[in-house]
Amino acid sequence: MPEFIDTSPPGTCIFCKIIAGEAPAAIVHEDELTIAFMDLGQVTPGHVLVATKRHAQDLYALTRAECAAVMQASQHIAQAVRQAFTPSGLTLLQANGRDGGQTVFHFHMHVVPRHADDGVALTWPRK
Ligand code: DGP
Repeated sequence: MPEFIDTSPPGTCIFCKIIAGEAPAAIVHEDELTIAFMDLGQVTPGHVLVATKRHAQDLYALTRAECAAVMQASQHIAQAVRQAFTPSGLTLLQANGRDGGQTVFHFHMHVVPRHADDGVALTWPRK
């Protein structure tokens, strides 16, 4: 089971606090609808999360504009990560609901740089 499950109400979750500047994070990208910051857990070096600025719990709660913005930002981050970390592969992951492996209930996409034999077994939910 993941160690950390954040079920805080809207506006008080850890990602809302990062977006409000009330909690620290290494922010690498921001646009009107999304924000991207380094994942605290770093499955591999360069692991970034792309979150909606609005508190939307999961994929089902996104507007069409947010869906498009998240994918555009994820591609932008993927390109930056490819330059910075020269991975030989890249994994996008996005979890919805506790049974889907989600632990922070504020929509986010994982952008995970991959290398041959990086030893990462991306089972979801994570063990
Ligand atoms: P998921 O399990 O798919 O909901 O992903 C949640 C991710 O959020 C997980 O990889 C760890 C990350 N995370 C949790 N708390 C923090 C935090 O305070 N700061 C940052 N940067 N990442 C966090």
